[in-house]
Amino acid sequence: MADSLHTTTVLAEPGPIAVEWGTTALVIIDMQRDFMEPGGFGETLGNDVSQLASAVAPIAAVLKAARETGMMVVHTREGHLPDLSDAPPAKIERGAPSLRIGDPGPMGRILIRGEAGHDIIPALYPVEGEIVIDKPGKGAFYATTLGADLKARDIDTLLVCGVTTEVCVNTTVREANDRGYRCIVIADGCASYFPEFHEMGLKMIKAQGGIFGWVADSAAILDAITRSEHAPETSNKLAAGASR
Ligand code: TIU
Repeated sequence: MADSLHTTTVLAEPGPIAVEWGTTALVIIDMQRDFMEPGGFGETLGNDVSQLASAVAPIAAVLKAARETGMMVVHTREGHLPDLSDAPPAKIERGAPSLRIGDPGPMGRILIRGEAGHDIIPALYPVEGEIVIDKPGKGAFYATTLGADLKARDIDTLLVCGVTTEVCVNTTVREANDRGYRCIVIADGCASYFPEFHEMGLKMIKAQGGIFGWVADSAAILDAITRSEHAPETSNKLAAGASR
C-alpha cells in the first residue's frame, strides 16, 4: 500500500528531505516496560522513568499513520536469553544497579526475553505483520536480522523513534547510517532519562549537515504522510519546504 503513496518532503533539520514512502520503514526502539515503568531495568539503574512518558503519544500517532498507509513497521526490544549466554559479563557487571540483568524484579527477571518487563508497553503493542527484533545490544543491527529484513523490503529510509535518545536510538541511527540508510529521527518520539542528553543526542545527529541523519517533529512526519496520499507535490510546495 505504501508503494502507491506519492513522494513528499518532510520538513526536517538540517534541511527538508524527500521521502519515498514505499521504501521507508518506521523503527520503534525499545518502548519496553523495562525502560518505561517503575521496577524495570531503567529504574534499577537509578533513573526516573517518568522522563520517558512524553514519547508515547507522538509515537502512537506516527504508528497509527504507518499502519493506515501500509508502511513497514519494526519494533525492537533490548534483552537477553534466560541463560544470559548473549549478555556480556561486562554489561551485567556494569555500575551499581539495585537489580542486575537477570535478577528477579517486580516485572520478572530484569531485561530477560519472555518476562513481563521485557515486553512492549500496551499503548504501542505490535500487531500482526509487524516485525519485532530482539536485540542483545544497544544498536538494533548488532546480532539481529534487522539488516536482512530491511533489505528484503528494499527499504532505504528509516523513521526512528523510541528510547533512549542518546543510548539505543543514537546507537541504532549510527549503525544504520554506516549501512547506507537515511535516518529521520522523530524528535518528540524520543526521550531520555536526562533531558539535556535528549537535546544533545538530537543535535549530534543533525549537526554538520546531518552527519548521522535528519531530525523532525512527529507533526512534520504526519503532515508529509497526509500529503503523500493526495496529489503529487508541485515544485512550489517543494520550494517552500526547501526554504525552511
Ligand atoms: N540506560 C539507557 O538509557 N538506555 C538503555 O540501556 N537502553 C536503551 O536505550 N534502550
